Amino acid sequence: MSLEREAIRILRANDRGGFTIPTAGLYPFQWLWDAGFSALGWMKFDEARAWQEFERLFEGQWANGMLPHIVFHRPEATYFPGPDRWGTRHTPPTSGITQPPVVASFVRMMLEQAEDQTLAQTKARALYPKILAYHRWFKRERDPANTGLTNTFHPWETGADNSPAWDEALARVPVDPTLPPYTRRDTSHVDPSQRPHQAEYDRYLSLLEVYKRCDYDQLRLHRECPFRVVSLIIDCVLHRANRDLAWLSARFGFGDETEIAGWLEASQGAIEALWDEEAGLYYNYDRVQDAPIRVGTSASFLPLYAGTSSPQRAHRLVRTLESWAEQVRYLVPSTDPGHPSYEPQRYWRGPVWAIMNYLIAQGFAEYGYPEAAERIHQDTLKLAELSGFSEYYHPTTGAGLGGGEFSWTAAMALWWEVSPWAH
Ligand code: 9WN
Repeated sequence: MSLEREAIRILRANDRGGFTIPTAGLYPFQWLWDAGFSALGWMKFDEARAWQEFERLFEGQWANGMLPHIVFHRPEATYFPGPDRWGTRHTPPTSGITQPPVVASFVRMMLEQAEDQTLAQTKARALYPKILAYHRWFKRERDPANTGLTNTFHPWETGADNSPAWDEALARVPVDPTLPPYTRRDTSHVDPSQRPHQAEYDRYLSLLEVYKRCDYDQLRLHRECPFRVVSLIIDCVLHRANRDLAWLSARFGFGDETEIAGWLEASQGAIEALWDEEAGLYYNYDRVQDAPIRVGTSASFLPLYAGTSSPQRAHRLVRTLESWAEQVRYLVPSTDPGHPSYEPQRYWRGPVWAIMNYLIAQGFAEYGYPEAAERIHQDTLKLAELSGFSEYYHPTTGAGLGGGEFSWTAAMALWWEVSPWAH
C-alpha cells in the first residue's frame, strides 16, 4: 500500500466523528496541537472534514479564551488523567492547560491551499474571533508583564513532556504528600523504556493539584506554580501564529493588526534573546532560576519557523544541524545527540518526531536552505516507509516507537509530500 493510502486509512480509522484521536488506546481524546496537524492531513482528501477538526476543538474553548490541550468529547477509560482528575468546569469536559498554539498558522495554510475557497473563507472567518480570544488569553494571562515571552506551567503544555530541558525545573517540583493514588495507563500501551519515569509522573500529577488549588487562576499560577519555564515550542509557534493571525485579520478586514503588531514586536526581540552564540542554537529558559536551560533540543531550531532569526543565525543553525547529523542516521533527534541526557528511544529525550521535523524543515526552507529542509523531509519519509506511521522513531535504527497508527505522523506524509514548500 502506498504511504499516502495508508495515511488516509489511518486518519479515517482514528476519526471519532469530526475529531481525530492521536491513536487508539494510548490517546483516545482530541488533543490541541495534534488536531492542528491532523487537519492539515485531512485537507488533502476531505476539506470539509479538515475544517470540522477545528470546530470540534473549539468546543473545548473556555470563556476566558484558553484553548485546553485535551477535549474529552466522550468517556474513555484507556487514558489517565481523565476529566475527573482535572476537575475543570466545562462542557464538554477538558483539561486545564494549553498546548502549542498551531491553529492560526494552520488555518492560514489551509485557507491558502483550499480548493473549495467558498468553504475555506466561511470557516476561517468564523474561526478567527475564537483564535483571537485564545491569543489574547496568552498575552493577558501568560505574559502579564509584557516580557515578550509566555510562562508555561506544565511540561505537558510544551508538547515535549519529558524533554531533558525540563529535568531540573521538574525535579524542583515537590511531590504532593497528599497526592491521590493513581494508575498510569500509558505504560500498559507502550514499553516503559519509551515513556517518562514514575518520578516525572508524580510531579506531573502534583502540578495538576497546584492548578486545582489555584482554581486555574493564571495570575495565581505565576506566583504559586513551582514549574515556570519559557518553552521555545510554545513561544515560537505563538509568534508565527500571531503573524498569521494578523494576516487573517487583514484578509477579512477585522482590523486587529495594530494590537497584534504590539505583541509581535515584544516577542521578536525576546525570542532572539534566547540565542546562545557559543552553542549555535536557542535555549529554553527557566523563569524560577532566571537562567537559560543549557540543553539543545529539536525546539532549538524553531525560531526559524517563527521567522525571528537573522540570516547569520539561520546559517549557524544549519551547521548545528550538520553536527547532529554526523551522530545519528535520521534527523532531527529531539535532544542534542551529544548531550549526556540524550536517550534515543525515550519519548522526547532523543527520538525523531515527524511533526517537529515538519516545523523545523519549514523554517529552513523559508530561510533559503532547501537542502537541509529536503534532508529532513526525506528522513521523515524513510522512517515512515521503514517503520510505519509511529508516534516517534529511534534516530539511529529507525525503529518505530511509542504508539502506532499515529494520526499526526500520517497527516504529515499527506500534507508535506503533496505540497512541500508552499510558503
Ligand atoms: C500529554 C497526544 C500527546 C501529544 C504530546 C505528547 C503526548 C500526552 C501524554 O501525547 O502527551 O499531553 O499523555 O503523554 O507528548 O505532544 O500532543 O499525541
